[in-house]
Amino acid sequence: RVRVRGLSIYRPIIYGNTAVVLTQKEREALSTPDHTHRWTVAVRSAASASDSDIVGGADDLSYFIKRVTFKLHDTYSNPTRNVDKPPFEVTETGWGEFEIQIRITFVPESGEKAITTYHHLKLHPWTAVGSNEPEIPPLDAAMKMGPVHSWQYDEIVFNDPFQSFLNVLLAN
Ligand code: SLL
Repeated sequence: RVRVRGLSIYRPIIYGNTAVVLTQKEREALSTPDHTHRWTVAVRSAASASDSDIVGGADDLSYFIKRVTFKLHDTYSNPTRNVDKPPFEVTETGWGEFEIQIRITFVPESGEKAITTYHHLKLHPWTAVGSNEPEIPPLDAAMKMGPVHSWQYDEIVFNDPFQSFLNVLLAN
């Protein structure tokens, strides 16, 4: 296998979460009534990013991503969640914010090592620094404020890629 020396190629991604407050009805339907929110953490393409992608639309990363592993807080059963096909996301309910480890494994033909990043799961609405609003508003107020979004843009860079992998990247 031949590497294309001196060449770097990148693919733009976004990763992060959306969260909504559960209604009283939804909470009562859960086996865990202490859970207050439903959230989705995801890795998505930024190349075709639009609002519809963020809420769960088209996704096209599987030509170079084989698996995304989301490592949740230990309070969850089976905290290590492997997702082997798009959409690369996990939806859960819960009551608290925590750090999610996100490990991205590439297709074997790439010869690339997995990469790891972190996302702080955000449930509570954003508040302006120095404002008088409470840092965590009451649930009824938070519900009226609508879904919370916390997303980061990043670029996955492949240096000296294999010629065959480069062809795959360029063909998609
Ligand atoms: C905290 N550092 O103490 C955080 C931890 C953990 C959140 C938050 C659900 C657990 C379950 C859940 O929301 N865990 O019941 O499955 O605030």
